[in-house]
Amino acid sequence: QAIAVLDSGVGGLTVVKEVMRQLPREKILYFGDTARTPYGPRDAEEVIAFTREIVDYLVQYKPKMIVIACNTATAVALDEIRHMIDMPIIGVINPGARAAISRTKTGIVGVIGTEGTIKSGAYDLALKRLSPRVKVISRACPSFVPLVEDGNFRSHETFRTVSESLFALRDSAMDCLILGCTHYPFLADSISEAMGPEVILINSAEETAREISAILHENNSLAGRDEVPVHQFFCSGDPRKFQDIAQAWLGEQIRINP
Ligand code: DGN
Repeated sequence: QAIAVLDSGVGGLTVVKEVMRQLPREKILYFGDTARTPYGPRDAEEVIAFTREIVDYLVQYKPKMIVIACNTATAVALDEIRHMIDMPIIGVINPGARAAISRTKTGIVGVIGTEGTIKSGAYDLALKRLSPRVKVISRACPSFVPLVEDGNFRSHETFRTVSESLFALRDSAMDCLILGCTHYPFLADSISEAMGPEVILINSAEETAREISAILHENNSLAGRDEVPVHQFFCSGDPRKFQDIAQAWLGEQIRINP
């Protein structure tokens, strides 16, 4: 049985990489909705419908749990879908919020994400639930996801776009910046350079993988010690493009299912 992971495109691979690192025996089943990316500018109903569709598809493979590795979909669809299915399902927002609260010293936390995620207010809620006095500074960065989906991680143009988008966040007293979109770790070098060395970037993948591990442990469903997983990847758009980005990011050959 696999851990099913989904995203609007290649962003969820940042979570996959961390799951592979922390839980190397676990088999992963991944779905990237690259034909319909980005989800960020879409309205909530549409994101909910797409997410339900992908979850229904993945459930046919009888995974042991589902991970919505997309902040935009977590923000609007997780609660609804949780009630529809009969297996553990988690998103990426609570893990990211937890990681930020545990690291901030100034109590001022930045959040960047898609328009959908920022508009939902889901991070404000999750952060304030953990620490009511935290100050949250949020900003939507709609230009980032298309750069990542195009495999454009390190060009001069990427750095310029990233630093222009983050300019307004410089000089705030934040000491942690949540990468509130699973695509953003691909741009971490540029984001870090734009924000300066005093700002810690919070990538929710690490904490999400820890939560997955805790759930599997609790359910006694961790993979056996001798298992050598064969992961499966699906995408709704151009498989070649997906495969190139995935292999570069994961550092291994992957098989794309038709
Ligand atoms: N990776 C998705 C997220 O974390 O919000 C976003 C992608 C998008 O489609 N804009």
